[in-house]
Amino acid sequence: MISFQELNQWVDKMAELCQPKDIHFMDGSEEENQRFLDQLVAEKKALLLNPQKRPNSYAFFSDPSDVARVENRTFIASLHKDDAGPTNNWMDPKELKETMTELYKGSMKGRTMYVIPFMMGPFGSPLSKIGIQITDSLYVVVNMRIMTRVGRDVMKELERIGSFVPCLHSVGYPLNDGVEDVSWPSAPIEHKFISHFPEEKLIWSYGSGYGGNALLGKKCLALRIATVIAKEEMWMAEHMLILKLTNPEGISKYILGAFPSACGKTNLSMLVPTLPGWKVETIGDDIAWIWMKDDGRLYAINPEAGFFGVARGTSYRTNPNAMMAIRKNTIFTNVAITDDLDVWWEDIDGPTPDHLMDWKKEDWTPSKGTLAAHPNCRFSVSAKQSPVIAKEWEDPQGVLISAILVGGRRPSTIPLIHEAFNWSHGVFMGSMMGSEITAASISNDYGKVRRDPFAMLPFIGYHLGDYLKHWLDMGKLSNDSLLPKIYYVNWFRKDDSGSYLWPGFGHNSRVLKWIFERCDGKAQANVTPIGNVPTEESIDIRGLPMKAEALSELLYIDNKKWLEEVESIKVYYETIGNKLPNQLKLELQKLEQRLLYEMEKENK
Ligand code: GTP
Ligand code: SPV
Ligand code: MN
Repeated sequence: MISFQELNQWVDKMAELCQPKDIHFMDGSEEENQRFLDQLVAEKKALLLNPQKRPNSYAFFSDPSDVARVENRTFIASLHKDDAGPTNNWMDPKELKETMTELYKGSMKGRTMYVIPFMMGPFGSPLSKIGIQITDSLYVVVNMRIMTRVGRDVMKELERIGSFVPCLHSVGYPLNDGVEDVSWPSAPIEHKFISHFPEEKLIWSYGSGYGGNALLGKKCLALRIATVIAKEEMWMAEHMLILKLTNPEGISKYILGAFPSACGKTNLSMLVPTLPGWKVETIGDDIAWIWMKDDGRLYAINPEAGFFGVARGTSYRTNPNAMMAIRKNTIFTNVAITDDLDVWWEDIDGPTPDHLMDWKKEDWTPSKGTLAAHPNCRFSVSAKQSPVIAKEWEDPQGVLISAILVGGRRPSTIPLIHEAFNWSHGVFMGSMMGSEITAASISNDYGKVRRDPFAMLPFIGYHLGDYLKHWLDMGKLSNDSLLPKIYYVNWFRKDDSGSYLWPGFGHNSRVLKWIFERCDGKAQANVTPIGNVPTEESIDIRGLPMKAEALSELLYIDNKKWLEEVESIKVYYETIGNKLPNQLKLELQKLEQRLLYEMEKENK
């Protein structure tokens, strides 16, 4: 049991190190929040949007060097290098702490140090965890209030839960004598560190104010540190949406979906089905904590309280529920601003305005030829504002999971959907997932396909091989008839001219319907070497704006291409090293044999 004394001691120690001008313990109240927002506007760090168009909403513009997660500056500082595995940056924890302590020394000079008590997970849930974030960024404070549960009530839960994860954050821009503040303080890339100490369950972040680098409850706690705790305690922390799907008869099932960053979780979690009578409601759009109950089934909660969603591409056409959620009380980051002080981004509804202020706060006209909004521009909004938030979204006991989707952006090879034969085959599918790199992280390789197992590549707090073994071990706690069915989906397959074959968005409900019916043992499938693939008749395409040939192309399995995929997975598996579970190597062998057998049959 931690004591409040311990909490105070830690805060005092960090204040001694960072030397802020004062300390503010956040109470989470409305009045406090309004004071903070007013201050941000007065300091010209936030722009108050037109209250007639976007009530109580604010826009922030980051430094152009601080626009997304920085994976090459993200560290898993386990005691032993091997525990971080081949996919994480590792540093010796002692050395890393020494380096960062030097940076933190006086890093909050001239600034207030805010202490944010926050909780990941609903009140009263057996899985919920408390974090205490120290930060010198008010932008972080007002965002954490939307994205997590904060303040006084959380301090009460601390008594029940008994421990907290300390999260230290500084933007790394001290206001030493004579130094003027800037609208988005941050530190140069070589001073940025997003550090995790898995044995201590400790997070230290320095130098960035953006998204997952700075809102430490999200990727740092609810994923990287939570994966470590989850392995110890036999549960799972995953980069997954949670949706509730209801059929025309009023029967509901809950589905998880693991897609990499900027690959469609938010969109799928709140989609408007194009099939009459079907309904999708949201439990969560980014993170799921999953555990097995005594009945041998998996249940999930959403640890977050808001959506930090990709704004670009969001429109009434693609995601009307998100558009309705962000009509008020929303924080926007790196969007463009119209002349009447509303927000704008590429592919939002309506014609492109003749004039905007772009995300770099510069004049913009269409002839400029640049993007007016940053491709990783985001909205932060409370989940409660979604018109389709499910009534049970805060149920501390979670929701029963029927199916798990995995997927990503694959322009070729991977069909619209295929179903795993069993849990172990499903874990294999998750392990070999690949996707084109998006703007959600800073990279030189946008568009290149990289393997991103279960969409967790940047978010696993330990060795990837052990992580995959944990998936298999979770399955062993129960049996296949009780576990969720696993599906691989790909909304992003392209034709020869490079256009998407599948219209996506609301039309993804047609795939969800097939999954729903499969879970009831109904919809038809062909057994193929890669898994069960829908028969063309079993996908409901009534009213689908697509040529009939496109569906066969979307469901087509090119055995030769798949054998190339097998070779590529072999190379990839080599990089995981000897912690890769044998069971997955066996799944790969079996896939290869099935493909070879099928090709032989075809040749006869
Ligand atoms: P993170 O918040 O980064 O984890 O992303 P996410 O997985 O929630 O992605 P999101 O739903 O925000 O989608 C990102 C981008 O993918 C947006 O620009 C969407 O317009 C686009 N997108 C989402 N669903 C589809 C789809 O079904 N088809 C196509 N073509 N694009 C989609
Ligand atoms: C992601 O990149 O997967 C996100 C955005 O959800 S961030 O919180 O910045 O990590
Ligand atoms: Mn995400």
